[in-house]
Amino acid sequence: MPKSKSKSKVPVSPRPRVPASGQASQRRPVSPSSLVAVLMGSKSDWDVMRAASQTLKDFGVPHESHVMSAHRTPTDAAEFAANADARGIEVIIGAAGGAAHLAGVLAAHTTLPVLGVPMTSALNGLDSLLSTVQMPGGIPVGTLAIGKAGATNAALLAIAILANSRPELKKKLRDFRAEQEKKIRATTLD
Ligand code: AIR
Repeated sequence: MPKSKSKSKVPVSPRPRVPASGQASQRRPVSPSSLVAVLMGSKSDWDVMRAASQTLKDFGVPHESHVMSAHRTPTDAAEFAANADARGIEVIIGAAGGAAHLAGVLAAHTTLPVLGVPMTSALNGLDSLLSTVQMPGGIPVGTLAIGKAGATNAALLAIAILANSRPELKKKLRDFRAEQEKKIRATTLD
């Protein structure tokens, strides 16, 4: 992780923002300046998805996290995705387990990049992985690994996408990689 000096906030998008409309956004508190939305199908996913939120925080990326379900609150998921671009959100992370359709449904309602994180499940996450990754051609979901590694990597990939137009964020990513490399090289075994 980057050191504390890396925690300065990333400038928000220069794109014009319009207030979000629709019930989903009215029901949940939304940040006016989030660049990334971390969405998950259930609060039971939060233990794992905390890793995505923490990684974004470590890089100083404004973000928001919400529970919404492709099956239990389908209109919320659709409305959130449909309004996200106008709100200035640039990447959406969608995590779910089992019949994990959240990322796919979000992707169906926006052209923003959507990253899917399969949660562990009764079938060890294999069902979640396949439900997330096997999208029909035309509606992409960039699918990460099952569980915590996927949560962390979804955040890092979101940061890499944002970093294409934000040199200060690219520097933080490079510093992070260099630090990681240093740690691995310093590993000793007894
Ligand atoms: N889920 C919620 N709505 C649709 C799906 N697929 C997923 C959640 C969670 C799992 O169902 O993402 O991983 C179990 O949810 P719960 O609320 O029963 O713990």
